[in-house]
Amino acid sequence: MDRDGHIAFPGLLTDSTREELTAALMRIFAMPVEDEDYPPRRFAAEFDSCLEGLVGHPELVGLARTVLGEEIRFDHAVALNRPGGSGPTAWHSHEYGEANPGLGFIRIFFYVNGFEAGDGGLKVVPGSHHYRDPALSAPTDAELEAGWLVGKVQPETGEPLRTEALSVPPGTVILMWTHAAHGVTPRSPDSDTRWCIVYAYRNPGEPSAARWISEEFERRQVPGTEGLMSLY
Ligand SMILES: O=C(O)CCC(=O)C(=O)O
Ligand SMILES: [Fe+2]
Repeated sequence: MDRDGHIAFPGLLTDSTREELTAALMRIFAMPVEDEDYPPRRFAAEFDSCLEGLVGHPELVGLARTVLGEEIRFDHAVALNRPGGSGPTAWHSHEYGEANPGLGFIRIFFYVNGFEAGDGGLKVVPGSHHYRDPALSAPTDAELEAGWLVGKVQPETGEPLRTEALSVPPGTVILMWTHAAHGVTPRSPDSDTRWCIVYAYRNPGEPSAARWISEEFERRQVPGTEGLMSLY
């Protein structure tokens, strides 16, 4: 995790968890957007009790604390379903605590049915998180390679940074530092929906632009979320 900026646990989820998550993500996907500022996909844990129950789940919170230390806050849970024919997501990273490297922010992706490289798959640049650059962006691999990547190296090995398209089996969980460069390849029109949700946690200390928690949810007192829900 610290060397590459991400770590994958292939097939970590049990079959029954995968089934429950798929059903929950299908429900989220089918919900109408009644309020543009409060869409079910971006506030996924607030719209479904199965997804809500994971925010404070001891195994998930324990995993987040293993990386971030004891003092953590929940930041958001977003459904990342990609039906066949979905377009790509450009290379990017996410902001948090740039002036304060002691503040960590991690994304925990549940790739419920996995993905093949190039088919709605996550792309990474191992080592890119060391730069903690929230302005990193590029529409294509070629533009990232000709731009942001030029002259950048993996600090521990001195190796030039390179893009990598991951391929993971169903039930894979991927942890990623939020400053790591990442993007997503298009989903083939012939493929089924890629079911995915991300849970994000961070050390408190600064405002967070991605903090998608309604005031009502902050007060809901979901078991296990004690102490996790406030901004600071
Ligand atoms: O959909 C994905 O696999 C990644 C989405 C993403 O960029 C994110 O949640 O930060
Ligand atoms: Fe992202």
